[in-house]
Amino acid sequence: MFACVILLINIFLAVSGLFIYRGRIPNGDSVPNPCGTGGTWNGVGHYNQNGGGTLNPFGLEFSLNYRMWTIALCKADSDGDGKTNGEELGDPFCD
Ligand SMILES: [Ca+2]
Repeated sequence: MFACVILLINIFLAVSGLFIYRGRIPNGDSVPNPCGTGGTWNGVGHYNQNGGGTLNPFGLEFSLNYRMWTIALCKADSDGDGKTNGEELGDPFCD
């Protein structure tokens, strides 16, 4: 029983954290699926589309940046694809 309560608390924290962090980046609730298969990527910052688990390069930088959207993070190209994070998230001028 105790293990179930702990599991539910961890799930709640993971899900609530997901929504809190999505609100800290531009268009965080409507990031397109980068795989081109349609839909949105709810797990922004994670390899898992629905969040949780291993952080992707953007998630690592976001975490190291105290989970805040800054001009430096906006101008960075976390995944090395040639586009800044701002360009990818709809904030190309980092304003
Ligand atoms: Ca990029």
